[in-house]
Amino acid sequence: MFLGLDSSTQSLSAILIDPERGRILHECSVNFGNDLPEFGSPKGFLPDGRDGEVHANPLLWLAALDLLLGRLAQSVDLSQVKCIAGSGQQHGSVYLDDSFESRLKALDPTKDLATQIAPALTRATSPIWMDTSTSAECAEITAALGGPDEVCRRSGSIAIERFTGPQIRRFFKSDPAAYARTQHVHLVSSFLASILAGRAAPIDFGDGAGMNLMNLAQLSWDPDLMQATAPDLAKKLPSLSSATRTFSSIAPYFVAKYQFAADCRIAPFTGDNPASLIGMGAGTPGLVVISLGTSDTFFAAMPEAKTDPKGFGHVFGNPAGGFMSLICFRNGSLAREKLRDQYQLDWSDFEQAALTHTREQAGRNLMLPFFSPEITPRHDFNAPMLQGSPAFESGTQPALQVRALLEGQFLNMRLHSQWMAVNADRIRLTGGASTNNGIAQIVADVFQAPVERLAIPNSAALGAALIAAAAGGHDLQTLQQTFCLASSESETKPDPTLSPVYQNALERFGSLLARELDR
Ligand code: XUL
Repeated sequence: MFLGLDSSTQSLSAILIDPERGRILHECSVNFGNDLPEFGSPKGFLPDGRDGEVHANPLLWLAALDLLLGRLAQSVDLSQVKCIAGSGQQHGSVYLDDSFESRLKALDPTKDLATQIAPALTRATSPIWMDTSTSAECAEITAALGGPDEVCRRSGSIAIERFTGPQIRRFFKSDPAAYARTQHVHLVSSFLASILAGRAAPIDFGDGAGMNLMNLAQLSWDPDLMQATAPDLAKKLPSLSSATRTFSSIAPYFVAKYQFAADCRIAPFTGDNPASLIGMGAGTPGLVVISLGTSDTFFAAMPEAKTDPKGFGHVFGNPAGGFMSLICFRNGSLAREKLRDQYQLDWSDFEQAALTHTREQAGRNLMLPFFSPEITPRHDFNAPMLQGSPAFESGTQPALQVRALLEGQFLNMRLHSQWMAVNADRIRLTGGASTNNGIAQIVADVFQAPVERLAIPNSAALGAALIAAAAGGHDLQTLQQTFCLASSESETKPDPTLSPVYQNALERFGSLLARELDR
């Protein structure tokens, strides 16, 4: 058996696979808000940060790991697991002192992980991908490198607020003493891999590219980017590695506590999006994936590394080799949940609103679907903007709002993905909201492309399990062909008569957005 873990914004999930029989053996998940309410993070992060800060408690992720493995050990014989790989929400960082490695070596199975690791933290909370507080640091890094194009040429992205480099710089500036005490800066992914391995884990090329610190061409830390970020960083960053090469056996803590075999191997963990690329069977170019999670993302394996001239898109390492392009939208499921709660709806109301009156309502009313600051496009929004019929603008008909929200989210995605010049002639949809047939229909209609869904909506955890099997000697391409089949019944076809309707809506949406950004 091979185990894939995914530590996302709101939950930690596991998928166990048997690659020889092509079967998923077990799935389970811990929801941070519901299962660990004592951390005061109903959505996985700490609410009400200052100046755009969004942090999470890294001890929550450790408590979730103990809880999840305890549940798994009750249902399956974990001694059969040959290798574990995983993924984490991207960009989030964990800061640890020089006691981290000795604490990892001495983990006591009669105690929990959180209590034993807590004293090594030099920063009590971890900035995560939703954080928008580092504009000044982005500007400083950009100036030091001589402009945004140079940062992008080296790292695959311009300096981005949520990326780890600017976040490290903010920490160094605001608390230089704590920064100086920091011996290890880990990503969520490499932090969790370190815990499982009982020693410092490398960062993989997929997640490493989301830091504004890795040189894409050389797949190594870039000395100029490090210098522009904070002093002595070279000593504090882990090494870099491919995700499909194991680096350690599992720590004795997990053998004693959850009955893993002592020779179970650990692969470096990657980012949730690179793992999802694999879990969607999209590791080789040809398929576009839209993932609807806390963030919505649009990504594809790239035939050649190409950067976004406008700076919204990113290039990350692809765990299957080569690169992937990605665009991230902050107003994803949190925006959908906001509207759902505002009108006291449920997801079947979303389905209804999206599936009925298609021809009459499609593309008529426009919503800039941003309830909170957005990253694509980058702007401090605090409420959606409406333009359309009086009934729509008055906000009295929930179905009209839902339809315009979903159309707005996917028009914004279509508008900002044009730079990739990938053929979106077949889209694979994943993430929690992807099971909603109404949402799938709107994606198909807005992009005018057939939409496929796989049996497993949690593609990041599945991708991690496939990476674990690849690290254990199985062929990644064959694994994707076996596990990532889209059933033909799952295909949602676009309505071709709506092609001109959405072309026109796209232009109107683009103008409305440009006007709003200019104000
Ligand atoms: C990608 C991004 C998010 C996080 C959380 O750049 O910021 O998608 O990975 O899922």
